[in-house]
Amino acid sequence: MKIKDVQFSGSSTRVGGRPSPKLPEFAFIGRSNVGKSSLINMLCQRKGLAKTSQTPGKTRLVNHFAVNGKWYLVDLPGYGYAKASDRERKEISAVIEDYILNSDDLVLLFVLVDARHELGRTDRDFMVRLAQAEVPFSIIFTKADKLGPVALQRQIEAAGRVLSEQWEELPVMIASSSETGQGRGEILSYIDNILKTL
Ligand SMILES: Nc1nc2c(ncn2[C@@H]2O[C@H](COP(=O)(O)OP(=O)(O)O)[C@@H](O)[C@H]2O)c(=O)[nH]1
Ligand SMILES: [Mg+2]
Repeated sequence: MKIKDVQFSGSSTRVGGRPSPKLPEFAFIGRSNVGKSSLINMLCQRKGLAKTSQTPGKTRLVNHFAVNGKWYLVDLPGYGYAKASDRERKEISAVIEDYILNSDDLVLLFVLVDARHELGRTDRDFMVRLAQAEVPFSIIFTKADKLGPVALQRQIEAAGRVLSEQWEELPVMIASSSETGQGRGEILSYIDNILKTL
């Protein structure tokens, strides 16, 4: 897929506040600092599209970007931000939950995890909740450039082993780097192929 045009379409905290027109949505989520904003900028080849922030947990809104006028790339708030207050954390969870449970146009959710770390409890719990809500998801391993190819492969296999304890079928797993552009083609053709089936 060639990205010809990306338009910021709006921010919302509840599904009712989403922009129109309705289009198929591909959403991105992960723990704060996982590299979500960088990945979105890399995919769209627009620096500063999704603000990359040194201050984790700053983005509390659901941000819609219309891509080629055909689908929305949806930037969800980060979860599991340790320094947030209880109240902030509850509000962020409510925003995420509302979107995930109520967005009729959500086609696929990309759950981002840092390629360097083991799959943590927060990520696994989140994936279980997705399954309960019947939300299809795939995993993107971010910051792949920080590992060599062998270590990267090992991390992906380890994640697969952890997930097989709970899942019969493994989700699609893609490695990416916002530094090198690794994974860009794979993620975009994956989205493209799904769009063709809709
Ligand atoms: N080496 C490397 N650093 C990255 C990559 N993606 C993000 N980062 C760095 O990780 C930090 C958090 O990135 P950001 O995109 O703001 O994360 P977000 O909080 O998930 O949106 C920033 O300092 C980025 O420069 C990557 O693919 N490779
Ligand atoms: Mg961010």
